[in-house]
Amino acid sequence: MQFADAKERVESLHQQLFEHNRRYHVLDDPIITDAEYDQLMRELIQLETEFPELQTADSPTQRVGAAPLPFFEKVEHTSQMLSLSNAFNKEDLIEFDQRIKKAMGLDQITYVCELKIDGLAVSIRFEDGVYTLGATRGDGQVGENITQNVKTIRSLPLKLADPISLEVRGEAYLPKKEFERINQKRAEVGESLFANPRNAAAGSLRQLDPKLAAERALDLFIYGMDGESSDGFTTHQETFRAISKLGLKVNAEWKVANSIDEVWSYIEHWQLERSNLGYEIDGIVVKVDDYAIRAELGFTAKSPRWAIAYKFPAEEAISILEDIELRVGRTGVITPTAILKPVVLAGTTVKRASLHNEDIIREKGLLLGDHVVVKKAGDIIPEVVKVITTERTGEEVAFHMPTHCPECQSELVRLEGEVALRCINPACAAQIKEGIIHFVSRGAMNMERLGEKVVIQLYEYKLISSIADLYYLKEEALLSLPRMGAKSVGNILNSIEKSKNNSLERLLFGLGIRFVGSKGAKMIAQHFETMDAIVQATEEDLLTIEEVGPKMAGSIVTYFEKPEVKALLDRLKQANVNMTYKGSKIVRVSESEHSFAGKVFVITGTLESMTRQEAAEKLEQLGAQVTNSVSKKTDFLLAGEKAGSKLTKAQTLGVSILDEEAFLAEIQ
Ligand code: 0OX
Repeated sequence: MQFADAKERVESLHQQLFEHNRRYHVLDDPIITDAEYDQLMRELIQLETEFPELQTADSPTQRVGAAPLPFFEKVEHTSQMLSLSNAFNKEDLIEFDQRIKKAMGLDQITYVCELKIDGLAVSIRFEDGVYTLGATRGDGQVGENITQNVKTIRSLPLKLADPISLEVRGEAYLPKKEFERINQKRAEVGESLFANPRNAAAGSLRQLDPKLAAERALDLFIYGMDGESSDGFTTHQETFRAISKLGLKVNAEWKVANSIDEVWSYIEHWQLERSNLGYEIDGIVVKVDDYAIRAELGFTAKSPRWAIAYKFPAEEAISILEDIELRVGRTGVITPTAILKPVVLAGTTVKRASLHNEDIIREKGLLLGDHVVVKKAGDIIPEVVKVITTERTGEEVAFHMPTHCPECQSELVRLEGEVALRCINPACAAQIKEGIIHFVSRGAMNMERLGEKVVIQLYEYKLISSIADLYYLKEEALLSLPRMGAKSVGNILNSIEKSKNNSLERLLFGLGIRFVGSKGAKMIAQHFETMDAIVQATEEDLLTIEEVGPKMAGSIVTYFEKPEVKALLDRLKQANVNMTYKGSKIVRVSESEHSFAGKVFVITGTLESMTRQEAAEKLEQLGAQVTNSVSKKTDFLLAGEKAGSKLTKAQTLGVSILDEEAFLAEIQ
């Protein structure tokens, strides 16, 4: 292709990708499939490789390309990044309203109410329509330059619809689903968990390597323009509309209120509805709509007089830290858990809360016997917020992490760069038990009738001491265990037998190799196809797989070098455990033939011929994507018996519904 033609095509691809990105990430209303989007992106990458001079900083290919930074540079904000004063009840809001009316000599003020996103404030600059800077708030005057990390946020257009220069302010956040995904992934590979989405978002924005930031799908709502940029507008509503028009993502739930009573209705509505949102909010922001009024009211030292944040009452309760229990995980990590005097919090009784690691106990200054404030982070996970030091009696005692493993007494170590303490004794009983529990779990070998309790019982009665022993269990031995009837034994043996036919990735994940999560295992199994090929793979071979980084590759090679691992695999083979990949071969979704390829599915209700998990696997093999909740993006709902709210939602949204029979007919 000639340079001039390439240039024209690159410009057209920029425009198309910009628009499709906006439709998908900002409007939640895509008009092409992911595969078609990928195809356009591949074409652009190809042209930029051929004609490097056509690669510009605002190219859609440049979201994740940047090299790691040694540190974040400081940036001075064009105008101060303000914070908000708080209201905690309706009286505070009435006072806010009266102050404004009095100062202005008016008897009615128009407000705009917005959800207060619980994320991190960011400032974003565009020059001549091109994204040039992303910065944290810092102290309000000077923040840190996080341009590369903000650039990985897919809903941020790298180019605006108009070539104008402006600075906008917004909140970067991690959607709840993404928070759960990240924590699940961290748990799978034995890393400590994030306490809440906000912490996880902060961790991502402060990654010096933008590739790591890109692995966590942060998102962004823009809620305003910096002072100078908003010149020319007369109201906040107008600014909001202009921001949306430029292609930036504004939270759609904003609403005009003409009185504090209307503000209060909005607050009451969202207080009830907040748990149904895909992201966390911690309150409602109320802003004067009219810019002329704003200008008169001005600012206090830190915050504008024309806005206030109503903070939802925290779902908090006071409890007593009765003990700290230590659990030795499958990878040897010692996790402390707070044992609390039971308290009711947001409708459930809370008795335990993870303390994640020793540093958190120290940072919070926890003593055994302390009165503590407990809250539910992300409405789900209980968290110890702080100590109420005024309640101390002097009877409280310090907690010290042990120097030796609570299970096997071998000395604990802290690996370089890790906060967690670890037991590194491979023969540690706790690790072995946890390892077997992981092996049988749903995401790994999926031995449905073999729960955690049974595994512990089998281990304690010395019927098993490794995962391979499961395949050599005898019926008589199982029947001799207390509380074990013939029916349970039959079910257990069936589950074990069935697991022998699993595809390779389940076994590979089940082995519990450090840093190998379920997704990594799948990619590796798909690539190498047999266990023997994986055992023989070098680090370089493994690194050719996209999902595999140096840490994972190194860990896999070291694992398979161990003689005891060779012995383990031999015993599994002898028991006829399948060691080959049975899923789809590496076929790009767009090239695959099946009509389900590239389609988004949700599965609900009870299926007769298979479990939901099996149906999901089948669909994934065909190139479909299976998600949890029904939205406009869902192509099909596979509905079994007793389908509930998902079915209703799909009907409302006009999503195609397949019953089991129709589904089976399609996949034959
Ligand atoms: C939020 C949020 C934060 C206006 C002047 C100071 C803060 N977390 O969602 N801040 C603001 O507003 C500015 N709006 C929001 N929606």
